[in-house]
Amino acid sequence: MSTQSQLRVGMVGYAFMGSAHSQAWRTVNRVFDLPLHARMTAVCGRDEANVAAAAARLGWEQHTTDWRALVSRDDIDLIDICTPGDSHAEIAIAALAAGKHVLCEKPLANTIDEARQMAAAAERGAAAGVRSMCGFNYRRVPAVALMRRMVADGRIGDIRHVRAVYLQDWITDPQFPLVWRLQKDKAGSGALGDIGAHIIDLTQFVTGQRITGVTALTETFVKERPLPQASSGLSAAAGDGNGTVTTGQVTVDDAALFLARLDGGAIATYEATRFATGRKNGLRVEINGSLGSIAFDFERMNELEFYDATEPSTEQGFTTILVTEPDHPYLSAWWPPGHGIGYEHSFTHQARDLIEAIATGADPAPSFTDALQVQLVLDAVLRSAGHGSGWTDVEPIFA
Ligand code: SOE
Repeated sequence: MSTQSQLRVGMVGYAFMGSAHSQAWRTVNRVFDLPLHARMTAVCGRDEANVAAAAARLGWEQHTTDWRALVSRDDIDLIDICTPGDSHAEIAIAALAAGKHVLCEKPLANTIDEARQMAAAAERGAAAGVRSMCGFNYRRVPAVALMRRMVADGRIGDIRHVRAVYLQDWITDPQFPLVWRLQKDKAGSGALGDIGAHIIDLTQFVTGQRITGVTALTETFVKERPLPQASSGLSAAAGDGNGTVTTGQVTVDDAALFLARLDGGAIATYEATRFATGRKNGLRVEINGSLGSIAFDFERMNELEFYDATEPSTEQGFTTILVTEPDHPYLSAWWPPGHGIGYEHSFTHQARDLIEAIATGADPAPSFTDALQVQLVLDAVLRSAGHGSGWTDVEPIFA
């Protein structure tokens, strides 16, 4: 295969998100018929032995410990950033300057300043034909894409309410160690940026409306935790391996709640927490409009609930749409009708859409500017919570 028809990928980071992205790159051309073939050229990580093992396990041709060398290689077309937020800006800006397309995990950055610099670098890149996208993968769940389509088609009329929660429980135990997701300097914020960012993006994507202002509340229930021995993804062991356990401060929110106004007139509630005991990945969004309602729940991700208020009153009621048919977004490429898909498919769809955009010269979404706007909402939430939940406007993208 000529290198012109390939998209040679270099990925930085190989933990939870790196594994999910690797699965996508491995699968995407086997399922979708695309103009470019993704080639898993090299993966990068700090530890030589660990990154070598990850390369073998995840299917990368080569490995390296030097991301700067990776982004300047002639045989790399796209840099896929799956590291904690504290390195997103540096890697993305260097990669864009080197003329590489960039896919960057969410949230885009740890600060607004970094996010603005990244969005500016992406704009410069786009002018030179270089594409960039932020990885809000839940947009690519077929039921979510269908939800957006139905809302855009006017099936629920004018949107009044948006109700979004993202509930997890993996740090409920106070002895769970202080992994990077609980450190502000690495992650930027806690539940807010990690999972709250998803429901901000998802609701704005589905409604086509943007959050303009918020009043917010955050809480850190467990303020000190054992330092981790080693961590990977969401799992970790406490202590130094020799029985000594020292503790450190949790510097992020465990939970974030906020009310919001959207620019199309809707009002909204959001809740993101890692302390919802029993809720593992409970992402649920319900939207109520003048003509009906529509709801998505990740724990039943192949379904969509729909209430059509234009039906005769004798026949009204929530119906469950099984989003498993070839006419539904992304699904004609997968299994026969009714067979369903899972979490990892959202990443394969993300890779598919990015490859299409690169091959056709289109700007992929969500762009870095879209992701900057999510970052501005995160910032408004933290500012509001910081001054006693006072009403706080979201800073405009272009000041
Ligand atoms: C951990 O809270 C996490 O893995 C997030 O980082 C992901 O973005 C989300 O999809 C699932 O939860």
